[in-house]
Amino acid sequence: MSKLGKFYITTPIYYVNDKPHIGHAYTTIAADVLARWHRLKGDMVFFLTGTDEHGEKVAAAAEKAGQTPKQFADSVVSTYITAWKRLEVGYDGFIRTTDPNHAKAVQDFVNKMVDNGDVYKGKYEGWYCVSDESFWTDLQLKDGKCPECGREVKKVKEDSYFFRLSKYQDALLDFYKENPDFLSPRYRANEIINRVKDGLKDVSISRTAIKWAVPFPGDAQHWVYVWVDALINYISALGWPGGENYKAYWPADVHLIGKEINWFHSVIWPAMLLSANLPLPKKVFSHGWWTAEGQKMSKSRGNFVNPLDIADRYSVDALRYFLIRELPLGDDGDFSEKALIARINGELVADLGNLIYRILTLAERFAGEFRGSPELEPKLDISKIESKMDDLDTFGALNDIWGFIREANKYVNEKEVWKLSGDELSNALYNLLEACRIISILISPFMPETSSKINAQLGIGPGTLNDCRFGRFKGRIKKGEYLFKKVEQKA
Ligand code: ME8
Repeated sequence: MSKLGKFYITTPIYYVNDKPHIGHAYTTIAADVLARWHRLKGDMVFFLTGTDEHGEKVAAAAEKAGQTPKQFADSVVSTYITAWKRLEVGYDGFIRTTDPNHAKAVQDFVNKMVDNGDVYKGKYEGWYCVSDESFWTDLQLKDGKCPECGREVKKVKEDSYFFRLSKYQDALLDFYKENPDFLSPRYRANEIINRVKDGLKDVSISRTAIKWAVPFPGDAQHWVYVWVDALINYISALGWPGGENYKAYWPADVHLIGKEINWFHSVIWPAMLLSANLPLPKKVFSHGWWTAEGQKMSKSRGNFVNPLDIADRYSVDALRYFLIRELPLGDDGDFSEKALIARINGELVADLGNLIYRILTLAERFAGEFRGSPELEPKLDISKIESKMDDLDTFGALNDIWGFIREANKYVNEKEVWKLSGDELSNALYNLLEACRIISILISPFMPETSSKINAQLGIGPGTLNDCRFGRFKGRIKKGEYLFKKVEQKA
């Protein structure tokens, strides 16, 4: 994946019906970690996120707020931009589907599908879930409700343009076979493959009733269905068709998404691209879902976890660390403050914070040079960490980095470094300082602020993955505060 030296990663574009919650922060932080990792490797990286602003759901939220959809979208978008800034999300592009160049790209794309003979006019009759902006048939409903989110659906009967999705069944199955990494993680692949094997129905791609949308090209009575509009963001943001970024970055290396929108990304989007005769993304990775304190997050429960509240209470890096360390990217998990506090105290304070503080205390006192032989280096397997990150195993990679932090602490204890002096102390400190320098590089994608703090105390600048070898320690030590504070566990 990364051999080409370029890395294009995207998050879903989020609906602007409400401000971001922990689920949105999760995908975006995970994508940021991967983007930062590839920058460390020296890859040319484009990390795209943004907002999905058209459609019935956003229009309804705006109406409720007594605003026009655009006014409403503008105010919610600013909550996203503020949140990502605060959470140290360093994206390269932020697309809003209300950007005029996006609308133009959507129309050009639809025209390509039309030119290819893949679009015809008909009548749609079925069910619509406004919350998921998705069409359902009678058979798909579960107890008369949306099979995805369990909400009420409404009957829709309107003229519509259809996309011949059915035509692409074989091409998609062939593509999955030839590209076994496309559907990731692997254990979610069969669900998609089996559904595609069962047969694909043509899908509605225009609405007449919903006018908060991109006008359908060539028919003033129709507007582009919001999901078609949304998926095209991944290329319109790169300036497709002619943009330099499109040429440099497409196809995407990873579309990182939540598992509930896998169908749209693994079936509809590739079929649209096949119809438009464009290259397909290399990987769609659908991650799991978070609950909050054991409960599904929902508007009716009012239990959405606000990531900014958590960051204010515990620090941005504690939040970033927790989200990645708590579970593998594909798994479902539960967000609880108790679990977060346990990790802060047990891992950030006791392992990492303690290591840096202990070493720098000793190093600052030591008057000689830090010289020795790299005894700790064999405890670190960078290529293993690298291959885990290439496989999007951010959890496994962070686990391995933590293994090295623990090895360094073990080294301090076993050698009883505080009792050493002369060459022995010099050698031990050399090893430990080089370990800290490398740890700081390795954690930088996960906890950028903590990495900067460690660098400041070591008196060094930021490094790259190439610098993760023991060399000569060249820093000028200036010990600072503890990196993390212990948090009282609530009863
Ligand atoms: O679906 N746990 O937008 P959306 C983990 N606009 N991740 C979660 C989550 C949870 N509980 N809740 C949300 C849309 N997410 C469309 C996408 S893309 C062309 C269009 C994350 O605002 C996860 O990434 O409903 C999920 O896929 C996304 O937010 C849905 O955001």
